[in-house]
Amino acid sequence: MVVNESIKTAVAGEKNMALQRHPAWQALARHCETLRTRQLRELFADDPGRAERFQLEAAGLFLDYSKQRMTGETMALLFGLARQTGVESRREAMFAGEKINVTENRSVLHVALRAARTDTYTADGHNVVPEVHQVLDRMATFANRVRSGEWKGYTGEPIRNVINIGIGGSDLGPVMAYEALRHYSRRDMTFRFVSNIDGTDFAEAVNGLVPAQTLFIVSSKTFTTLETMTNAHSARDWLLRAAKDPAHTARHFVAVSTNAQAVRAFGIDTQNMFGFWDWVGGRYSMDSAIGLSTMLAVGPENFTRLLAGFRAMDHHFRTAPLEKNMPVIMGLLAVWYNNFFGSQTVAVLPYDQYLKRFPAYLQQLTMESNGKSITLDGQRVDYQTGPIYWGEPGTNGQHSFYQLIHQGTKLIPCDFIGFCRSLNPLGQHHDLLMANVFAQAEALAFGKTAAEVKAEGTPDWLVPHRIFEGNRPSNVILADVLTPEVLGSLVALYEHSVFTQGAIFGIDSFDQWGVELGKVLAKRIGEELFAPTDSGLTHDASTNALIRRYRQARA
Ligand code: G6Q
Repeated sequence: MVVNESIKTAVAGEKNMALQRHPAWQALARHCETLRTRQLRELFADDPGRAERFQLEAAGLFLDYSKQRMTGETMALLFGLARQTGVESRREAMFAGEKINVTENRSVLHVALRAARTDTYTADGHNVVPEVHQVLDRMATFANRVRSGEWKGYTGEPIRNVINIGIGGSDLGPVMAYEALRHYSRRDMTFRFVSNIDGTDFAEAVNGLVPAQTLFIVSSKTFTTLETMTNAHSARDWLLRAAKDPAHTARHFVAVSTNAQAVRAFGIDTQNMFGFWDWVGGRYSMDSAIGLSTMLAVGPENFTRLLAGFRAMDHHFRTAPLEKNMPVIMGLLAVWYNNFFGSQTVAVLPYDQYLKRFPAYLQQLTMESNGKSITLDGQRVDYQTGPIYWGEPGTNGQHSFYQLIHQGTKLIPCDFIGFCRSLNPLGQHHDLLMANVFAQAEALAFGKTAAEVKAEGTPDWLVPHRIFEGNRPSNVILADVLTPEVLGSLVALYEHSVFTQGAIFGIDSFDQWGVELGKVLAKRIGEELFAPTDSGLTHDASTNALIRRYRQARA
């Protein structure tokens, strides 16, 4: 593997000492000891201007981070840490198209996917923006043809159903975006998503659909992914059981990929292939051609609005001083809890049903990016890296796991996401929904004391059970209404927060070597499952026994 030596050396130079021995880090560790016992109640009482001071607006989003366990001094120390660990220079290196994905020797330019036509982003010495717009224009032409009914299936009927076949980055973004923007989508068309190699996923996705009205988008950067290719072949078989003639495949399959040769080999006309580039990581690709299903659902105009939201947050991230930079602040607060308070997780709690897949999407974005334990210069870290992100839409979570967040033994920082207006106004529903956002954040921060519980007439023996310790931190992110622009800003906010964390940890947030070993073993075991029942196995005793058991049951 060729490693970009200049980046590696530059980064190693910036991090000329292990993170934990860095003065900024040690100052934070000392400061944390003084702050650990301070209550949010006190911090608010001592500082009447706190709520105004720790809030921020950017790219259509409002962030209230005043209910975090920090003071102005904490933030100053965190900004110092960001500066001293080179967050700003690494950010510039990304925007400049330098190969900051050192282990794959690639630029990291998802920001170019949402560039304006007149912008310039350079990879390998050439401006990539014209190619980005060329693909976007082809996608728009295609989407318009399908949406207008001009694109016809093999019987001459228009397309009514679109199925995206992909996995990981080629699935989670499209599913999330489709769900999030369902309000803006074509209601007379059906959109489904197949990712799992479990045949159930495919069977349910095509259930009830007419092949002659169904279009498959095979979304795979490499066009070699086992799950996706297996599902794509099953899709072709499903179509041809009705259509008979393989020539009909062309009307029902398009591809999103960087691998034209494999697309052609599958039988898809490369005229109907939408490309992207090796400088786009899978989990950063929902706004590339991987978003074709999104564009088919909401139309090119709304897709353009989505890109504009991403772009607005990119601009903010690149230009705002750290002290006023929303993704930087969110990333630093994540580091604060992860590395100084020992928090293991961050809960993301969207109070909007349309964002029901947002936590699942974020799981990949955050954990595939920062779930690493080796630094850019090849050393084992001696500090925690990326926290676990998880969540569920409110208010459902309140009736399930919020108990642990309020009264459990773990400190779980929460991100609440809410909207001032609903896309589906219905009586008092929205006011009640939002009342819950504000109430939860308040309850977590300020809790309820023993005196308050007693004053309600609670018997003494029950009092301890009804106390809420409080002092549990949260962000509240508000936007006016869930538009395509807001969705773009929100995703970019988390992308850049992940970037900030990864830059501080000194890791490569853009590779994913940790998924390789399982793939290799599965390939080998897959072949062994078909071998004769008594043929030898050379795994560990547990794996051997499991394979034998499965072989017997299968036989
Ligand atoms: C994301 C990862 C991974 C990838 C899938 C699908 O950053 O690279 O989740 O998106 O493995 O890969 P293909 O698009 O190549 O099928």
